[in-house]
Amino acid sequence: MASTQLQSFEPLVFEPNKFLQSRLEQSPHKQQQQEEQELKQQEHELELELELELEQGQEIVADEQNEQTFKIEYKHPLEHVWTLWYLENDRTKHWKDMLNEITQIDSIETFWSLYYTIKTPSELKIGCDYYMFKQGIQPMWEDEANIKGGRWLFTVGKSSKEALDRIWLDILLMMVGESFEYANEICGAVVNIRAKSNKISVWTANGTNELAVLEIGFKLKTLLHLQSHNLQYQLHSDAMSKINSGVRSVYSL
Ligand code: MGP
Repeated sequence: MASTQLQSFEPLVFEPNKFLQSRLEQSPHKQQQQEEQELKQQEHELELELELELEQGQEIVADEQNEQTFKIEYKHPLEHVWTLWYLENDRTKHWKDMLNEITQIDSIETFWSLYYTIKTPSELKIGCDYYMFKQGIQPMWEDEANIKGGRWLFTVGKSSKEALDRIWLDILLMMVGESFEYANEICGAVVNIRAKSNKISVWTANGTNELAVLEIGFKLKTLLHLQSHNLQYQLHSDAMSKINSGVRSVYSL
């Protein structure tokens, strides 16, 4: 009996290195180290992702309770959404059919990304127009938001491309930044590129609201440094009924 038992025994060889390694791997200290390393790696990856997302204008917010991660778009919304329209002259078309809606602008970020993507007014061909109007208002006399209104109109000489682009940009910024005391009276602005002389106009909703019309006119004249320009306020109703003669001015600054 004793001899059978002895035959089934494997010779025991003690290998101190292997033994030590396996004990170390099982040890709570080693496991803790591994976990810490993994955690560090995860943190590092998260940091890299966060940096990348922030560069792209997003913020990652961790909700610790629900262990969820949300992405928040970092955009600065405008008070109103604006629509940019473009008109390219085409003698075969009616005026309304030449108007093209380009895009909506709802934040400072979309404003600047659009501004740097499209041509400036001075780069447009003769006969082209830009129109920037509050969302929902069509850039035409007939729209119900414009029909009782008018426009502050002035010309910008062909000699200064820089002045044309600067004034147009300043007007856009004044509009999206709600710089006018009577900002609710503002419908939009137009730049017409013409052979004789380029034209810029700011359209307001109510031509009989004298206080608002004048506040807007004075602000344009002073903030845009238009002392040497003559600003004329014309009613759309007069423009609509004009036959050959020019449109009369209701106010002049
Ligand atoms: P314009 O483009 O405003 O000025 O109007 P432009 O080219 O300098 O010409 P001028 O008339 O001021 O000397 C040109 C023409 O486009 C107008 O005569 C109209 O026939 C047409 N038009 C312009 N607008 C802004 C409108 C509008 O709001 N509604 C309609 N129905 N036609 C318009």
